[in-house]
Amino acid sequence: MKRQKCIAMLLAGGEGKRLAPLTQKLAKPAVPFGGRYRIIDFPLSNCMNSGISTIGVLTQYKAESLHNHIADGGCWSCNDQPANIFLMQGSETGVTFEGTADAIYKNTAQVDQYEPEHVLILSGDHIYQMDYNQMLESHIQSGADATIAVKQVPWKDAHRFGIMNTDDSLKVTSFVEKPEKPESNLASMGIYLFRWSFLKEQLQMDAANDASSHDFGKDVIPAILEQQANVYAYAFQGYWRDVGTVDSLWEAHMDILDGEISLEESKWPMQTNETTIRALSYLHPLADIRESVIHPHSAVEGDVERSFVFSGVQVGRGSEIKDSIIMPNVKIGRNVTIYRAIIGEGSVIEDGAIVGESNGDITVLGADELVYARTSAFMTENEELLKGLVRRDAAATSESYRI
Ligand code: ADQ
Ligand code: ADP
Repeated sequence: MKRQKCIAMLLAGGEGKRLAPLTQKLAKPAVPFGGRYRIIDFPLSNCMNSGISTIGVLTQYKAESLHNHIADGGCWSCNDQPANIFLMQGSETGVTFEGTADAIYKNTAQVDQYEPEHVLILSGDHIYQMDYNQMLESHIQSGADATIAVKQVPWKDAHRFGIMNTDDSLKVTSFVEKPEKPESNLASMGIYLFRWSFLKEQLQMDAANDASSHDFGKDVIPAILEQQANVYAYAFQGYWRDVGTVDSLWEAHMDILDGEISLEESKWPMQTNETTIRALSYLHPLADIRESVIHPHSAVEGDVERSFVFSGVQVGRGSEIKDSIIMPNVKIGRNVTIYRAIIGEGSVIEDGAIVGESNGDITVLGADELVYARTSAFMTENEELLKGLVRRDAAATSESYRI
């Protein structure tokens, strides 16, 4: 194996309960995003654009959905060379990743093969475009054992994150995972850089500790701070969002329409796997499309406003879609109304159905849901999933474009 200065390990095995029912059949990092991508394409593309070409992807929950998307990694390239993306799966292979730190610990031998000086630990749940090299430079310059990427978050959200304090040199002085009463709003982005020799020691100690849940935020970071190790914060300035909930997933899409993050930057190209697209491509000349992202491999005859239409989607005549996200291969009949909704992959919305409301909560349908019109309300095959979500396997291809 070629020696690498820095390799990345991408944690992609969490259950993502708060995104249910979108994650009923999919791992959270495999959830479609932005008209053409899946969430995991963000950290993967960041690696490609930062020149980090070796990435271990650690999967567990609904691993197949990620394995289908990543396949042999052949769709990603770094500096015009094919990337080296390897998948390591927990659970089915008889090895369970107990927590995020345990997932890395159980892949120590894999990492060792590359003899890296530093290891970048990433999460598969975030929408952001970040040059990891800048973080690596800061990590090397400060001589840190560990560097944590940080971002100030709104105080009301601080309890959902690892929260820390630093001194003037950005050395971390305290860290609490998801505190009930946060004392700061400086949040860990769940992105860590470690000197590999240091991390290896720490993971060994953590593994031997029966009281540990083997999680970076809950166990490893607090433990290394207790040992007075050199832990520094790296302040990231750009757009970053943890899309762990239905609302945050919906809002991140609206942020794209509002120009807060661009997926079309030529200097920060996004990469994805688009090998399974279907040749469907039709936009009715009278369709009224406003402020939306429409995948070119879709067939749209109705009106679409401030929404995302992924590949393989059909929207029938007379239908109106507003403030919504229509995931791959959804079939929408005629005279359907969809407001403030996320429609999971492969769902079918029959003629005349009404989904969602123009105000209020976001309505979510899981994969392969059937919605049909009945009097004034809409019904689903499974009533319990009424306010849930939907999906089916599929993928995208070709360029999406904004109108
Ligand atoms: P959480 O958001 O709670 O907090 P966590 O559940 O630890 O994140 O998941 C992080 C990543 O690891 C996700 O991509 C998840 O899919 C993956 N993962 C979880 N369990 C796994 C397992 N057993 N095997 C493989 N992968 C697994 C973390 C930090 C906080 C920080 C937030 C930022 O703990 O301190 O503020 O991220 O979002
Ligand atoms: P995910 O896998 O998406 O991070 P989980 O449902 O596994 O989501 O939750 C991760 C942790 O975050 C759990 O400890 C859970 O109790 C907690 N949690 C869930 N929802 C919230 C929320 N809205 N605010 C703060 N913490 C939450």
